Amino acid sequence: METIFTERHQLRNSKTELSGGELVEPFERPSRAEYIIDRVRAVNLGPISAPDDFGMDPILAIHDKGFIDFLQVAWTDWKAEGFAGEAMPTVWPARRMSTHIPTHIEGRLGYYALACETSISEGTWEAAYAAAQVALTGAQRLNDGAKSVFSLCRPPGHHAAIDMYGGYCFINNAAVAAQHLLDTGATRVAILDVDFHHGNGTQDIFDARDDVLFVSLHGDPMDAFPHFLGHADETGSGAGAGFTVNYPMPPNTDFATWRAALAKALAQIADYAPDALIISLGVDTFETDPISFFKLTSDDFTTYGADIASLNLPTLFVMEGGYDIAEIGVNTVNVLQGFES
Ligand code: Q9C
Ligand code: ZN
Repeated sequence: METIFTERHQLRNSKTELSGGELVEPFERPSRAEYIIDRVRAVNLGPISAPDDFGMDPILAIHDKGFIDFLQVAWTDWKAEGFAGEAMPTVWPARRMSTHIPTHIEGRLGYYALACETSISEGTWEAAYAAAQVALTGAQRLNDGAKSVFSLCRPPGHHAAIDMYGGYCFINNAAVAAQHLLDTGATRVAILDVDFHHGNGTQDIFDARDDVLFVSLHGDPMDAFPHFLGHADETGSGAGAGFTVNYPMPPNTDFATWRAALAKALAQIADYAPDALIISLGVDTFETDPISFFKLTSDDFTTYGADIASLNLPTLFVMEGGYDIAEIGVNTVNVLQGFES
């Protein structure tokens, strides 16, 4: 399987995450991608290629223009205020408040953030742009006839909504890739999100559409980030009614339970008969992930990779989360090798 990768991910190197009331080194850090690419090389998974540049249009096909403009200037505008730390919001348009977009950077951060753990720092936009190009290049490889591709995106994307960032995500890489496939010949695309966290951004983007089936397995939002989306009763709206499917699961869910939900998800995807499948691949379902509560083992990743392959669809794997960094390479590549087995 070919891997699409660029060292430009290193431009996303924020120093602070707000966690448990403290500013800590971010869980989503550059070494994550380095461990994964090292494992890709160690097992000779296949060629490793740099992304092509598809420009801004495919990003703006998914995201709000004002939001993307904001991401491009947020760090510069924050620095211009003379603040000592990285850019993070402290105030939101909460219930019954105005939704005018403020002028001041503190107001704009609150307007466009869905969570405040994720600092914006120098190079954040450049890395997020590069990650979107990594996803687009993977999608184009499917168009060119590849059976499967691994887009090693960093920063991740599935929490990024039409006009919101957070949960370590800025541009929704999987959504941008899906739209590219639809704009270049596909009629239907399925996105299967196996990251521990609910893919609230992807769900938001495709909520009212029937040309993308979104299916997510995740920690129940009653107990897990992002807390405010991902319940089983969210099934899509308007033309998209029935094309969103959520499988929230409780703390300490083991592989047997998780795999039973995957089997249902795969049957629903098969019924939809998509032209292509995108996997939002987070390995934070691992038993020792520091911020998650599922109990998958390293071997379980291999097993479910093979389960996904049984759909026999052109498949693009887009990297999302996973924070047990010592094992992130093995767990990620196990899915890809299981798929190919
Ligand atoms: N104290 C992804 O996996 N909350 N994002 C962390 C830690 C944010 C996860 C709480 C989790 C975001 C792509
Ligand atoms: Zn996650």
